[in-house]
Amino acid sequence: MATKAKTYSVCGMCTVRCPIEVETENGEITFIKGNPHMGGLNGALCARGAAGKALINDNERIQQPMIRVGERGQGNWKPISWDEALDYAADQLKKTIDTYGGKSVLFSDRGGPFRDLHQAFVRALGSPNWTNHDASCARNVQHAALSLFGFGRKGVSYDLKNARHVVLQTRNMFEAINVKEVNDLMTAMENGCKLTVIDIRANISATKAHRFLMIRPGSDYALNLAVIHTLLNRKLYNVTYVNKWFKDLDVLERFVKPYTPEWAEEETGIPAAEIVRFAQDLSKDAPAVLWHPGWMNARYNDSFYMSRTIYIINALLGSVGAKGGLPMTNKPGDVDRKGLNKLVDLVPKVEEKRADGTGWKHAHLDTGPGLLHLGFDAIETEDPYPVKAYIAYRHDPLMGFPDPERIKQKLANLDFLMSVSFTWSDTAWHSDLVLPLSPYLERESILACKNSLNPFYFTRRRAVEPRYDTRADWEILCGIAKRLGIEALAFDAIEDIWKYQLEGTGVELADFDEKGFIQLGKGPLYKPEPTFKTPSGKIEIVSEKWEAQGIPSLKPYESTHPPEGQFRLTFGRCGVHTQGHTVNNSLLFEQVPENTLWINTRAGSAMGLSDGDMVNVSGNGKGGRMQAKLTDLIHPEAVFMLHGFGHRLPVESRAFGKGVADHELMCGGLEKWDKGGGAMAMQEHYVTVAPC
Ligand SMILES: Nc1nc2c(c(=O)[nH]1)N[C@H]1C(S)=C(S)[C@@H](COP(=O)(O)OP(=O)(O)OC[C@H]3O[C@@H](n4cnc5c(=O)[nH]c(N)nc54)[C@H](O)[C@@H]3O)O[C@H]1N2
Ligand SMILES: Nc1nc2c(c(=O)[nH]1)N[C@H]1C(S)=C(S)[C@@H](COP(=O)(O)OP(=O)(O)OC[C@H]3O[C@@H](n4cnc5c(=O)[nH]c(N)nc54)[C@H](O)[C@@H]3O)O[C@H]1N2
Ligand code: SF4
Ligand SMILES: [Mo]
Repeated sequence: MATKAKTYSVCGMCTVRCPIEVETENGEITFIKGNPHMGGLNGALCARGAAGKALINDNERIQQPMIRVGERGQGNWKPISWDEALDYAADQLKKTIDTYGGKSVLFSDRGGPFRDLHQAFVRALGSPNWTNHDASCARNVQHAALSLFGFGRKGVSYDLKNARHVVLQTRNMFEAINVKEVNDLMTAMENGCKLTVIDIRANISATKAHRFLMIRPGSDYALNLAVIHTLLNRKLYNVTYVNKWFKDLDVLERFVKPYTPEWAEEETGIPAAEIVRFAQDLSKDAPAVLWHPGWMNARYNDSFYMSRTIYIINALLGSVGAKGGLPMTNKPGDVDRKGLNKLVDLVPKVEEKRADGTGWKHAHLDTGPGLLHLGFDAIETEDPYPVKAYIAYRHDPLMGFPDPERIKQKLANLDFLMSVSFTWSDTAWHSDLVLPLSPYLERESILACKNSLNPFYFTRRRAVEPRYDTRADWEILCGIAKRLGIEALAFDAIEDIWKYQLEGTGVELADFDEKGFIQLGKGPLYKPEPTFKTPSGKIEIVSEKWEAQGIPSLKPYESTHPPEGQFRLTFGRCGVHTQGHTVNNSLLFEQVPENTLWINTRAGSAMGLSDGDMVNVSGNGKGGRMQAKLTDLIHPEAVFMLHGFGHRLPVESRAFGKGVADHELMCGGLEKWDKGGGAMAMQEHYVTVAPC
């Protein structure tokens, strides 16, 4: 008799972490679908989520702990047992801590709902240096929200389902996927919601849009200033809302005076009349307007300011706090429930300053996850103190940050570099010790809480047993903690962690059996009014915290163009891959095996190129060969490629040598970051393209 089972879990193919239901028969996965009980998901998954089984079956992933023999990065590995590996990790950390103190350990991960255990571990080592990937992702958006509202970007939700007009600017919702968001936007559009896409190329979202504005790369800030100008000048804004919630409106009015639609037409290439019509349309649908604040906005020197203008436009339209716009996110406390108990509270706080300078040297920048590129600087310079051990946990900064060669030079000053990952990655390959994490379908995680209009707790349970000698997060971290004598985190069973997390919440473990998650409120709760956490309790156009650091709240627009004969390097995602780590997945590789170089037809033809020709693309001495895709659907100043290709690890036979790595073309990129928002400015790089 076949034994069939159904397990509620959480997809781990990308950072969105959609709730899933996994069907198994005799311990093998037969089907994965979106959790059918989760409203908005409708049982759906994206292609990557469906390819989870291929990840498990991949015999090119890391199958047991590996220790380096020979030089760093050479790729000579010796398999060792888990006991040996955990003993070695604990010994190396102890040696570093005894010599330089707990603060000399740096740890980075992918953030997200399961980070509590990681943070507790880092704190238990005596280090303030828990960091995540966000300097290469959403830090500018986060700081834009903090500077205006006093709360971060997740303080508001995206109420796509009830929106009347959605604007996507540097946000490709139908390819850079969050399944529930895609479903909600499609539902809204079926009900008459308009979609405007502002992009440097016609992506899939643009093909579904009512209005597509092709913008000159690097000029989004100019467009948005002109939209603000128009909303103010033509009194298209929500006067009651603005009178009640805005501080320093007069400063904003004076600042945007020169930024007329006619001026913006010159800068952006978008006709002035179109900018005015767009602003008028937004005003008609307000406050159910959702101009998405952006996600991967680690792109320009002014991305922080660009993100701020998006929030300001939403606020002028009264949509910050409104149904169909950006309503306030609810935490368990907002629906009279208790949050999960935190593992970080089991260990004493660390009072040391962060090595990356956030919170003190860069007092305006959030100490939460800090900034990893500045952590790398501290490794190299030992300023403000030596950082001698680095743990890259479910994180591949050698692919996710610019200029890997320069990062490797900085990492050379480490005594110990460890990676924890479920596939090989460039960072794992460069490490001293690699601990193989069980893929998400083979592991359970700590319980997590998602704040939203109706917040919920959710569980990731193990759907199948590990195929190789890999372990779950908690087994790895608690195993090291035990060896270091950290009793507070020396858990022997995941159930003990779950029980601790649930104590006093009124929820029992068995309550998750029915649906895999526990909704904490009675339904979506729309707070009647927003609550801003700034000193004045209002939306502060002028932020004292930033000004005190010599960083202006409103920065004049600066025009940039590629040097003669060069193109701006732009990049993004496709629907079937996650960053760089799914190219070697057998199912997803079949769909998109390599990246191509989008180049404008006129610009390409001028060089004698035809669609499909091979080209050399190079920047600052680095380069690669790839196929050109000639299209009218990209701005002539830009070339575009998918991120995450150009793999060179011999252990990844499918991905090996396919396409070009965008981050390798960003030489000197670690020094290019937005001082206002902290994130990398990865599109401040130019390349040349030559037929070959
Ligand atoms: N399939 C898939 N989905 C994902 C991910 C994934 O790897 N794969 N990753 C997840 C993560 S971590 C993130 S952060 C999000 C990212 O989500 P997004 O930020 O939406 O994704 P991207 O594809 O990086 O970029 C969005 C768009 O910006 C455009 N763009 C580039 N430069 C400019 C510019 O100067 N101006 C304007 N207006 N547009 C520009 C690109 O052409 C692209 O269409 O996606 C998440 N979802
Ligand atoms: N040039 C350039 N650089 C970029 C970007 C870009 O578009 N262009 N995008 C940026 C963005 S938006 C981000 S978020 C960062 C991402 O950068 P990373 O966070 O490094 O990206 P991932 O590929 O998600 O890395 C996750 C690593 O963890 C391992 N892993 C272990 N367990 C898990 C798991 O359960 N789930 C997943 N998904 N992975 C696991 C994977 O094998 C992989 O090696 O990169 C940024 N860097
Ligand atoms: S968006 Fe796709 S890959 Fe990401 S968690 Fe959801 S189903 Fe998985
Ligand atoms: Mo991201």
